[in-house]
Amino acid sequence: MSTDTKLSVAEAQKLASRGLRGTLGASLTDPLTGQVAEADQFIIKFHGIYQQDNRDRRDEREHKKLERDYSFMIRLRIPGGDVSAEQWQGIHRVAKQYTTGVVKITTRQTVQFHGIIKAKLKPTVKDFYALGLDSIAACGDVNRNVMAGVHPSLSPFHKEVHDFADKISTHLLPKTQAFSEVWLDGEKLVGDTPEPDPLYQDRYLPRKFKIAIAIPPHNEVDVFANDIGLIAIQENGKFIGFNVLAGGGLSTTHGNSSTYARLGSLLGFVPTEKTLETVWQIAAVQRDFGNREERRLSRLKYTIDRMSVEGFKATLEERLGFKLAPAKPFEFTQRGDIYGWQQDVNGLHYFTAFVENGRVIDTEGYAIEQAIFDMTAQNLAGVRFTGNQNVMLTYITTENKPAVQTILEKHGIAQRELSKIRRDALACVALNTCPLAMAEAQRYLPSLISKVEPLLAKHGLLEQELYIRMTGCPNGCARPYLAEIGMIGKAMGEYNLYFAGDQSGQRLNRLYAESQNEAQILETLDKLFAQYVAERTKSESFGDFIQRVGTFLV
Ligand code: SRM
Ligand code: SF4
Repeated sequence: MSTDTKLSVAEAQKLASRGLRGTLGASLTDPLTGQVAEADQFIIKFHGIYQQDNRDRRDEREHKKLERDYSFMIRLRIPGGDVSAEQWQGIHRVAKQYTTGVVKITTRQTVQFHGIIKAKLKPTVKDFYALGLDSIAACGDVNRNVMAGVHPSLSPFHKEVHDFADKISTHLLPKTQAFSEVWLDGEKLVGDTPEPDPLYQDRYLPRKFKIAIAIPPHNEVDVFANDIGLIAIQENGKFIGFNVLAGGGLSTTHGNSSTYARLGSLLGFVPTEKTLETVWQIAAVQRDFGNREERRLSRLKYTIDRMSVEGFKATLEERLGFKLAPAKPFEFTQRGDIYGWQQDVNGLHYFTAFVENGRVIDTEGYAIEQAIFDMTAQNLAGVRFTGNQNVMLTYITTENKPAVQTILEKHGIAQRELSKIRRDALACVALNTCPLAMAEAQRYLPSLISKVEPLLAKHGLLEQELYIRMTGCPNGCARPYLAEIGMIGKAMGEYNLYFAGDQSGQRLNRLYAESQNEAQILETLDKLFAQYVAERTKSESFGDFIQRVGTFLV
């Protein structure tokens, strides 16, 4: 167990927060500034809210001796990524009223909204809450939004497994009523002792905590990248439980070799009825053994490596009072979303549509925002967000399918053709809102892909399945460490190039070249595509090929 002698500042802030209340009440009503008090900037994250400023305007504001252009980002908690038609209509309305107006689908299957000024935070949260949506624990040192595989056609028990995302999320929610008190004018805490919380107690977890459920053969959630990964297992056509992975996580810090990306370790199998207890206890072991002194080294991956996988598992089993069964066989074959129409076992229809970098905006010939609006206005479909930042229109009856198809055609969605590389690409938000960005990502990747596509065409590879991912810093929000081609921002216009992830998300890529500008990236890709075409073995993916022949820096 870590000693409490050199606790990080964040630990002190959690302990002093009176169950995540901090001084948010006073901060929100302070008219003299657009920000909240320093300690509240950390505590507010547990409410799903981040203080940010427009980085494009920093120099200008500083020059004019003005406070930074502060605003807030809200991230909703939507386990499994499902919202109803009515909720989407509400989301659309709230986004237009209080935010930049853009609904942004994240790589963890939820949505976030930028540009909310402090005075509008409370009305925004209230309006979302009235729609049955909240942002509790969407960020902070707690369990975050639980992901679940989205594709109903691939498994007869899809819904049963998908529903687990919500069960887990609810089971691991903090018990504090601070969210209600701060945002919804709920009853005020009397005294300083917050509501008892057996899991989070008064210090919460040492760091953020993430859970995803994958439904083989599809791994679009990147289950190995999570603190807890659950792989749904079927036997004789029945869903019986999960293989449990623990200790996945991707973030690194440039130049700090004590930080590293790690795939989750396979601990064993748990039956369905013991799953909630198991995830709770894994979080509790991390609570008690995680590093509370150095936040860079506090994720579960580091705790497990310190304790060893066997040591961690033994502690877990002792607390559970039972042993995990040996892991069951599973196979992943795919990660990219299945675009277009599919159907579930009950005959309901689903349509997956591309949303570039998760930004739901209309572009020339592709009015995705309008299409979703029209469909949900007529209650023809629900909406599901995918971990690939795309949108799925859900639960469409056979009777309503033609009307949906008409809307898809009218707005250019049905007929849109994309190269495979663009279709499966991911980029994180980065500039202009992310305070940690060292380089562009979502504002740049689309144009870079437009330059990579001709290279692929030149080498006859346009039909090639190829996972490319970019982030503005090494935190890895678009999971670039699991891409065949990963680009990680180092400075403006410069990226570290990583190659050789596999196609199913079970192998991390490796550092190939540092601080590469666009010309260097394109030159390297041109050379490697040529080599790939000349030397690949039959059906060898690009990532597997580079893994076999590449020369890496690390
Ligand atoms: Fe992330 C921090 C955006 C998925 C690892 N991430 C941030 C912040 C909040 C910056 C900050 O701390 O102030 C970014 C907000 C940018 C903005 O302006 O909106 C941010 N992360 C995102 C999103 C929106 C990227 C996207 O374009 O979709 C994703 C939101 C997910 C969600 O809905 O909850 C997002 N972040 C991820 C992932 C991918 C995943 O979880 O599958 C990772 C890597 C996996 C992992 O956690 O190991 C990830 N984000 C981080 C980290 C590094 C954590 C660590 O272990 O050190 C940070 C920095 C931090 O926590 O200190 C971070
Ligand atoms: Fe920001 Fe870095 Fe995450 Fe991109 S990877 S959103 S730049 S923290």
